[in-house]
Amino acid sequence: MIKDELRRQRIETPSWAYGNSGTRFKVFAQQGVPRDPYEKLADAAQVHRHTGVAPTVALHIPWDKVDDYADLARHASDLGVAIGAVNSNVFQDDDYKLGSVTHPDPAVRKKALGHLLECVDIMDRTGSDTLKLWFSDGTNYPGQDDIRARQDRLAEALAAVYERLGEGQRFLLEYKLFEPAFYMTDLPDWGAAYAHCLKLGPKAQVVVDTGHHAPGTNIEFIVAFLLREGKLGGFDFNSRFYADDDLMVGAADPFQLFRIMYEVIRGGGYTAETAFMLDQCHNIEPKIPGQIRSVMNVQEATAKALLVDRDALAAAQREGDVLGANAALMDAYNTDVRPLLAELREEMGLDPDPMAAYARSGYFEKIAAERVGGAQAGWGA
Ligand code: LRH
Ligand code: MN
Repeated sequence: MIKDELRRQRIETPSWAYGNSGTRFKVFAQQGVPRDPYEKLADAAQVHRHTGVAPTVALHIPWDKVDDYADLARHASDLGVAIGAVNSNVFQDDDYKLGSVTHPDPAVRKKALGHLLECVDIMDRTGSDTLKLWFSDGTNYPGQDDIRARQDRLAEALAAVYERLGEGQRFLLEYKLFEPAFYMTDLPDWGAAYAHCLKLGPKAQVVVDTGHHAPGTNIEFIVAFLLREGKLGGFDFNSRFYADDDLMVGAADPFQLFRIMYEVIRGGGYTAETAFMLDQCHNIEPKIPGQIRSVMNVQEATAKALLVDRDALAAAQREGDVLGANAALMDAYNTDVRPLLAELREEMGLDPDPMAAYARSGYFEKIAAERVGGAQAGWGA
């Protein structure tokens, strides 16, 4: 039953989406923005309260550094959510100008590795089973550093983190074509991430950030391929018109999101083992409604993908009926699934319209009034 499939959907929201964010040109602060990870969790709990399918929150260290991570996990559970993936950050320290784990200086590499291992300690205390590793490491000019040597350094650090992972823990390796490096990125594409993960073992998988590819990349092919290899660990969902725009998932290209979710379902990846995480920045739009809308966009793409008549599609594919096969997918994509999802929400005891329910809740007015003073959370860049 499609509704049963949709009811068990799990989407993880990122703590940093609730803080201030922007571009190198400007970060526009917003009213009511959280000042600490506790308030970020409270905002994330609103997204789960109104959608019913966003029960976990990803942390980013040190943006979410606290004295007592076990207490933070307890706070999450009091709010009806849980701590999800722990994200490392070796891209904002002055020492990492020429790289972190790939830096020419062994002392800098040791410092970076130390942070990654500290993130696993935090996982032990929050009960998280997933570490997400993204490296901004790269160079800006040909010759700046030795591409091969940097791969050796990266592999050495990844092996040390892999060794440290405990029972039931894994790490997801995130690749990105460019930015902040503009000539060579040490983990630029899925192939490089896949190769490193393959060498390491089953606890190392690849995460697909939908904003990290060259324009025109067929992302659903990467998804199908990694699933077939058992190496798709999850997604950082967002959307873009140009580069790593980190816009709301499905906003720029809902058809691409549908095609991705179809390959997830077809490839047996619509399971709890696949981390469906949002990685977005609401630079100008209100943040909690932005997250609610994003969760709804993933629900709609998933519902459409679940509606694909697989038998008709397989038959048309078998018979080489190109238009028939394409029509099988397009019929599902062109189906308005909003009434189905509204009905499902009512059956889940939720308001059929999460955006309207949040607006009516008065939560924004409450946090705007309460959260005066203190430093608003952000990327601290
Ligand atoms: C890098 C990235 C990575 C994060 C950061 C917030 O572009 O996608 O996942 O750590 O954004
Ligand atoms: Mn990401």
